Amino acid sequence: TKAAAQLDSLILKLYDIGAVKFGTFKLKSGLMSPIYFDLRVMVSYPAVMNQVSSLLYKRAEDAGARFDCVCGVPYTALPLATIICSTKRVPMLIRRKEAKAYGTKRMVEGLIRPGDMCLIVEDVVTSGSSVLETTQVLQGEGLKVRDAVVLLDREQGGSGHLAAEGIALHPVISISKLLSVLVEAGHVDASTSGSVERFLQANPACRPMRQAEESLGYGERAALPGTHPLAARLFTLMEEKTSNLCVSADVSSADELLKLADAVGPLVCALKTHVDVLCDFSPAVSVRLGELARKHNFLIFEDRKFADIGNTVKHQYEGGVYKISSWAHIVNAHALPGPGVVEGLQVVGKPLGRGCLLIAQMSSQGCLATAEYTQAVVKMAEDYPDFVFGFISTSKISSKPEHVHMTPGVQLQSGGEGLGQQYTSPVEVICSKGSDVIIVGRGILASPDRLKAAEEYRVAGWEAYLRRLSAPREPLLPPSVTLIQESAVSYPGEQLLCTNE
Ligand code: S5P
Repeated sequence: TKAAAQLDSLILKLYDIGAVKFGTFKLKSGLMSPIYFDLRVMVSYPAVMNQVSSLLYKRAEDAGARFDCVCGVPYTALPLATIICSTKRVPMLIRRKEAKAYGTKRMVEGLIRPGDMCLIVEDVVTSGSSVLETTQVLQGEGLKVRDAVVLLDREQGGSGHLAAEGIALHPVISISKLLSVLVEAGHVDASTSGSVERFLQANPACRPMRQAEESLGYGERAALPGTHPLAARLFTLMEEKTSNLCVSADVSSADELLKLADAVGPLVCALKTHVDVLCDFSPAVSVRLGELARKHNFLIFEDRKFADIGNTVKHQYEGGVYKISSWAHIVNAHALPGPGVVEGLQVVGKPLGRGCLLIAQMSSQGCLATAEYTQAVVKMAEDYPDFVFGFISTSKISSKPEHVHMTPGVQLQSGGEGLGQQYTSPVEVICSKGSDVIIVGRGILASPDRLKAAEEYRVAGWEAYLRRLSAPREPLLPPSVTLIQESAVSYPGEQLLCTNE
């Protein structure tokens, strides 16, 4: 079709003018990237500027976006927004990067009518942080934002991050399209194209932080006044042991469980059990487990997933063969039955200083938890701060730094296992999804050397956490020095992974 041909020719043109480069590019993080985008050069090519602007506008139209005004993310997208607004006769807003030091300290120039819907225009999206920042500034002025059009999405998680903030991202060019057109034209060979895809996939961008949301460390979160005492204990020992690893001890004999606990104990912040999988449970097992937890300073998390009426879960928690409340610091529950499930558990657990995680999302394929369900679970947690201290979820879902997010379905290798489990990597879970604790079962248990594997996961989880902490909310330098080609120059303080944002 004509539109497809237009897109292909634009991609070739972008390559010709040097807006897309392949090679080895040193990122500020020290990482070597096989691809580099520099869309600022477009301003020297008026025909490209016009074509890009018209494709951006068309993309917004095709997506059904409704808007009263347009705002470009400074600086590269500013002239693009200008062309769109001029040719389509739409009012424009200009976001200032820095508030003026004199005169009216306005962050947004133009006529602001609170309640108006504003379309965001951007050149490249990596993590989504720049689109989000501009959105927040506009929202601060009373404007609404629902859609953003972008020329190129690097597909490193930005669109998911923005979706989580209620912004639909509409890219004109996908990486896969870009690569296929350039391979077809003979500008790039298949192996380069493959290595770009692998690089982008293996390096998800950090989730951008909300402006109000400090990127607090575990230790700082332990000290917040609203943090549940058990969560505070967990955060503190995580910091002490430099571990955000919870090993899922899914083994079938008591002996194997205790040996595993003793071996990996020093490396974990928590040990997760499925006590009903043991073929030889006795009260002595729970006593011994408690001793090991004290010896190695970890918490015991019985993954019981309570899901019944309050009265029943109360008995299941306290009584029966397992007497879970007597030895498990942490249990979890489905929110499905309604608040009664938490109330029933709380009657038993609260006086003992125990805590509960609510299951808000599951790692398994086809999980029925919808976005509304997950939101309702967050609300339920907020209603029971004396007992519920966090979530089992695939990503960070609560904006309260007091809440702990624990994520299962973690392996260094991605993929599944045939029974519905879906795996995500530690860096993606901690850095990109913003969760706090990785829960790893078979990634460690199936390894011939469990101790070595546990240490690998501990290091991977902790390094991802350090990377998340050091990712600045805004790039500290203007885009012109974001990427450095083949140079040894380093910019102190600059830690952002590959980004054009
Ligand atoms: O959504 C979930 C919730 C949990 S608690 N998905 C999960 O896989 N789990 C548990 O985490 C599951 O019961 C198992 O004990 C562990 C994952 O084990 P792995 O071997 O797949 O790492």
